[in-house]
Amino acid sequence: MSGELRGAIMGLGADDVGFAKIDDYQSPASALVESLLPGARSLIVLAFREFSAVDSPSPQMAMNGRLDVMEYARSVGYRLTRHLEADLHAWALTVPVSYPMDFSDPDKSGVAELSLRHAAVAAGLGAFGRHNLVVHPRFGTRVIFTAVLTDLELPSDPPVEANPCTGCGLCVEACPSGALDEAGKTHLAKCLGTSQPHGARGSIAFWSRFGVAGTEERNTMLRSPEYLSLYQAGFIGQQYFCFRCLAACPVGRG
Ligand code: B12
Repeated sequence: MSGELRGAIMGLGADDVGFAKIDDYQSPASALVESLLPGARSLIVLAFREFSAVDSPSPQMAMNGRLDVMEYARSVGYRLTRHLEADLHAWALTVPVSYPMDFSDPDKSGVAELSLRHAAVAAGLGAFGRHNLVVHPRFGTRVIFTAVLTDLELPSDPPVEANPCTGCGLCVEACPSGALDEAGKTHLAKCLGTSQPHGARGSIAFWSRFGVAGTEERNTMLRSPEYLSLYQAGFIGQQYFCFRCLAACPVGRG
């Protein structure tokens, strides 16, 4: 079954796929898989390559490339779910590439329902590198993941034989905010400051100033580049302005 399914998934357009039994998924911060899909037995993790957009000096063009990959990944996950439910009569649940996230618990800020990096590691698709991202043996760090939870029983793929991260430290040097200075931990606030300047924090700062501003100042604020960027990020859903730790990684670059 798993050989045939793997072939079908590659045919749907994933760049790589791995399977993990739920018991092999070990993510201390987001462990409660049963609460997402009662009866879930396995995770199907899909890998998608990032293109040269991540090297673009234009944050807009870089983000546009990411939106392409995210939409594509979402569509492959959806088509896989249709195949699992309609043809194999299994239960299936897609995992968000990034959002939606649950913000109701302040202690879980920045923690997804399911950690795709831990899922990818469990499914033999790579290992954690110095930048706390998963490095794929062939694609290096230029890869994003999505996953589908299912009640099908699929044996876990073997873990990668050796960690593809060479520990060169180029990702740490490339980080403009020092978010990777401490090994094994990404400093959330430092990373967010440069990677999503127009995210929730930027929005709160803007509206806090707006709340105490006079009428004339408010009019100016609503026509400022800052507001237009926040407005745009609002309908895009998120807007990354930094891909440097990912782009700096030399693994898989020939
Ligand atoms: C919230 C989030 C963020 C937050 C918080 C990151 C964080 N601390 O986890 C912010 C906004 C900062 C962020 C930044 C980025 N993100 Co992000 N993010 C997510 C998201 C939505 C949830 C992550 C989560 O739940 N984290 C909380 C838990 C899981 O973290 P944790 O258990 O505490 O583990 C942390 C450490 O303990 C350490 N760690 C844990 N175990 C181990 C084991 C070893 C051996 C080591 C060394 C480290 C280590 O790594 C983690 C990072 O701090 C995921 C999608 C998803 N659903 O997984 C994408 C995701 C992790 N992001 C991704 C990417 C690419 C990025 C960015 C490059 C931004 C961009 N332009 O795309 C940067 C990279 C920052 C970095 N070098 O860490 C990719 C990673 C792909 C990959 N190849 O690994 C993901 C998987 C999205 C996807 N669909 O592919 N992200």
